[in-house]
Amino acid sequence: TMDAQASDVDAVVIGAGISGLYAVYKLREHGMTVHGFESAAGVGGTWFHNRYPGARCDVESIDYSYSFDEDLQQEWTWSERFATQGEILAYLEHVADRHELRSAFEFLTRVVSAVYDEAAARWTITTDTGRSLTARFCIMATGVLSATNRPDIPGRDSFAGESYHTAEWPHDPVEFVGKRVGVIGTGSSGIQSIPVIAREADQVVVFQRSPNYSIPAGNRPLSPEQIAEVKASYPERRRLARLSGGGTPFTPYPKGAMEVDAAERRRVYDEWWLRGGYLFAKAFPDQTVNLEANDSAREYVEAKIREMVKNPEIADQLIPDDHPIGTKRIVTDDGYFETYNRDNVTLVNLRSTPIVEITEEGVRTSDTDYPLDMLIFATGFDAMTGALSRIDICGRGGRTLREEWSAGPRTYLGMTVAGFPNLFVMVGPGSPSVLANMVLGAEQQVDWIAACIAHLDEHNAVSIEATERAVDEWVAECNEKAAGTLFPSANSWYMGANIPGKPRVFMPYIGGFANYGNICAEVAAAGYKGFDIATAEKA
Ligand code: NA7
Repeated sequence: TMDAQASDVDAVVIGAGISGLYAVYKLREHGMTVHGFESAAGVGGTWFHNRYPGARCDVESIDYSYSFDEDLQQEWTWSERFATQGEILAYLEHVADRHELRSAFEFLTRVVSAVYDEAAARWTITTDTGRSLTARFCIMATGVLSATNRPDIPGRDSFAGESYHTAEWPHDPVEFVGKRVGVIGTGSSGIQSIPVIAREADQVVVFQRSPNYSIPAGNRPLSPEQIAEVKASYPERRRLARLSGGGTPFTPYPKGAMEVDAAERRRVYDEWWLRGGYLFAKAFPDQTVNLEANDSAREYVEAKIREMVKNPEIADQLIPDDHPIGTKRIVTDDGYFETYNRDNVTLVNLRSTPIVEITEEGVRTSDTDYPLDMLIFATGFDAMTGALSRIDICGRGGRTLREEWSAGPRTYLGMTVAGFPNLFVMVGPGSPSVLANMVLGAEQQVDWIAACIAHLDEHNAVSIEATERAVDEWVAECNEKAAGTLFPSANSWYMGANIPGKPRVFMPYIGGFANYGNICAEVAAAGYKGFDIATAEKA
């Protein structure tokens, strides 16, 4: 059981989601004392909070799962290609029980500050429950789509009906029957929930600022034969995933989209369309690099949307015209576009009729009042940096992470920051993070961190810190990789563009999952190149 009185531990892990759970497992295995903090009442992170109707992962369940425990992956059986939030949460709870990970965590406890004491080479972590604890290492497993964004719309809090954010969804069932429901936002959360709500509610009014590309998931139950086949070849499936660009065992077509004739191009798009979801962005290797290739993919998907939506004027409004396809995460849906064929669903185009205010009764746009019983904010997150900037993180000499990152996040390998010794950020900016399979990404980083700590112990070292130069070079490398793609042209949350005032920087590392893993491994093999390691004598 957890020692609630512990005042000093080897490592603090902040967050009990996918990366935090594995960090606790791995560091304990390494013989360390580990104390976790989690603001929620239970484990699961993203999958604890995002309980909105229709919530699913867009990475296939057999890939979006831990690989570190062969018995676990043989024993656990996923029921569908794309797992529901509920099934993923049950899985993470199972993993937590199986490896007794809950005992490390103090739940319902939010970390408010983490301050480094250079002389003692220790972090002091303080919580909103008044607890304070010191630790040699601080692991930020705070999530990258976890700090919710409720836009500052005039009158936002004056609505008198039921009001929810998709990522702060209540645990008690929400009733839609007989209600007029407004949904603001058409990213993944809006697009996944709208069709489910529309089947029950009296009326659904969708307030769309930007249309998004979305591709049917092609979800289906997994047959016993498919399960058996996957389990028999799991290690090979994982090996291929680690060699890939996105942490799943798929490789794009061997040629560029414009190097093949129209018939072949169409055949390849058909194939990836049926595979379903965001993976479509990777049908051809040059699709998010070359505008002509991108246009061919865009035209293919536009035609599909026009087939699905009966009213051509509504179809027009649902087709994005402001970004190349794939430069915002393509949504993986189940019946989204067809929902607009229902007569209880209304699309409000905020480009032509913006929201003026939220009133007690509903939403007022520039030309209409929409009376509502329920208002749902599917308005997303302060992505990648939001959870960190909401904690006071103070490094050497009083440097604050907020200030260090005021012009955009600056890391070395996405995990470490100059001026912040012994602090590790999980799946953060400067890593493949949201561009790859988060579960394998978390495992790769935690394994790297554990090996790094072992190296420090072998060398009788007290601390490790990225050099300024290594950070400069990594930031330049990340920017260069992004500049070689079409991604920076989109007003996406990858770019910080959804949060007013946030610096416009492409935050993830887009050089590929396998390349990133290789770079991290090379840095370690070269004796942690780019880091200053302080030994006990020096400190
Ligand atoms: P997203 O993808 O950030 O979507 C948020 C949506 O909310 C998007 O359509 C926004 O329009 C809209 N939004 C945000 N602020 C406003 C205001 N002020 N007025 C109107 N509409 C607004 O978040 P999700 O939760 O759907 O998904 C996040 C990721 O989680 C997803 O990509 C998956 O990887 C998992 P905008 O596009 O900014 O015009």
